[in-house]
Amino acid sequence: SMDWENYHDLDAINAWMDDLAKEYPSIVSIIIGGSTFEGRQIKGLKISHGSGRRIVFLEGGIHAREWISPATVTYITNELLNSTDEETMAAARDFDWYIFPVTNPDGYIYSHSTNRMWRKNRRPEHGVDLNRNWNNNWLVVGASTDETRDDYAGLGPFSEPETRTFSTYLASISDKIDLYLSFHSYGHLLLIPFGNTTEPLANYDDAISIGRRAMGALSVRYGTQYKTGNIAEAIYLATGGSIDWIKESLKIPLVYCYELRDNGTYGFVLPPSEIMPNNLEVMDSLLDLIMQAKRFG
Ligand code: 0X9
Ligand code: ZN
Repeated sequence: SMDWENYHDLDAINAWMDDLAKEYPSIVSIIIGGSTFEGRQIKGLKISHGSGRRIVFLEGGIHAREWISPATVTYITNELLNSTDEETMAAARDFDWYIFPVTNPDGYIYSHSTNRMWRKNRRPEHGVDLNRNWNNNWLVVGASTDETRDDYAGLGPFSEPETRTFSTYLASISDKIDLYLSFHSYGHLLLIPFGNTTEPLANYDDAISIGRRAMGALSVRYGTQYKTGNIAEAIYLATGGSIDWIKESLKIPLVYCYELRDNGTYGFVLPPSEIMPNNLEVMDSLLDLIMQAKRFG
């Protein structure tokens, strides 16, 4: 079973997904988005109440130490299946949900077993930052050729099995994706592409206003203030991240990256007592995003 009072390791999350597929055989199926350097599967869940629906895609855990990311994504999944809230269940029914709580499973395991502050994948010796390895402006800015650094971009675009296989999987379903959300921590931000320039993307105004409105919804419950902006203006210049490639190469209409709780007090080592407050406010924002994505799409 699963709860959101504590963080859970990869085995627990995978076992929980298997249980859901057994519990809801007509709605939930296990999906495999790719494979890792150490040979693991990138495992996810599809929630579908019928054919012909547009897709909402949730990407969690690409950075190993950002444990609140899988905790958020698993919570959203649980709400979509077990909530008694009508708006939540409508959101669950109206889209096909493709959900990957842990897209860097090797790193996530290592962060639990050995080094809590591990970020990258587990390519020897030092790992590659999977959020610098996508084939969009690879190594242009805010990324490193020094393998000891946390922003090491790898030997080339998509040099890593995780990004190569997962991007191929995404491309195979991309014509049906309306909304793509990537979950990171920390910083109370909602980011939109791109990371190499503050020049606005094609639908910048719509993406920003939709995001701001959703962050207004997020703030209602506890007053948490998220700032919405493009990567380069809101956080720092950085290229080779997932959302830039997904926006530019797959032409997905709405693409966002959450930088979840907190704002630096605990940083990556967010106390378990903040998991549920984080999840509740993010869920509020997600419902608002879904409502707007329906109108937009
Ligand atoms: O640096 C990152 O990858 C993200 N911040 S984090 O502290 N979670 O590592 C920012 C991601 C910005 N997104 C892209 N460049 N696509
Ligand atoms: Zn991150």
